[in-house]
Amino acid sequence: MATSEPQRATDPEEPSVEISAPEVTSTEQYVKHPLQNRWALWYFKNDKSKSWTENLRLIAKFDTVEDFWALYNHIQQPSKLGFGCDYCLFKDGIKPMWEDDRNKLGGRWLMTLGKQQRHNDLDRYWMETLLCLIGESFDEASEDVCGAVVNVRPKGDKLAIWTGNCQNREAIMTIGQQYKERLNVPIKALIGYQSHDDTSSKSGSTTKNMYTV
Ligand code: MGP
Repeated sequence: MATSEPQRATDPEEPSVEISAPEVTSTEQYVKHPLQNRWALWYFKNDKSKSWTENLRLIAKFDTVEDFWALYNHIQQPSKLGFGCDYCLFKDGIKPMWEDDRNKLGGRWLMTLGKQQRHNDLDRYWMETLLCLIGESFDEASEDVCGAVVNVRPKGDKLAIWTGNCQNREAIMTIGQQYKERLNVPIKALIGYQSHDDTSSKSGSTTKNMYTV
């Protein structure tokens, strides 16, 4: 059978020629897969002797799939964090706080978990939330996404996706519906969207929902 394999010289009189395999030059082998956005992961540790802002620390930034997984595999899962701790993943340039220019008119889709869900759902939900963000899973509405937060709390953990403008109803609804689907939240269980303005100025224990899905 005809073969395109390079042939070795068999005549002993002939100098033997070493033919090495052609070098693989495909860039696929070493180019990391870029994400659409660069992201920053933040960690909040509740140290009562410091202000809220001082307790917020930038861990790392990444903009490739490979660097995301390297970071994800390196850090503790949310269920292993102490009470009062948070992780925040935000687009590079947006600080994970209400006061940032790109958050101040915005709000969040908030999922409040029952206590037993720390064991059953929290880590899975957080990973799915991260993948929704870095994978830009909400079509054009992904533009409106600022970041996501997980709060580990004794009263029940919380997950949220923050968006930039609480008046952008269409984008907010797309994000809420798709987020709920991705987390496999039962249709009957409602999740609410609240403006940061209402959250930061709330007097009681609950903030009114601007939207629900
Ligand atoms: P939290 O950590 O979002 O929720 O806010 P937690 O601990 O469940 O408390 P609850 O009030 O929702 O029941 C706790 C507190 O952290 C807030 O009351 C603020 O004092 C402070 N804080 C939280 N955030 C997100 C911000 C922020 O963006 N900016 C500032 N300045 N303070 C914040």
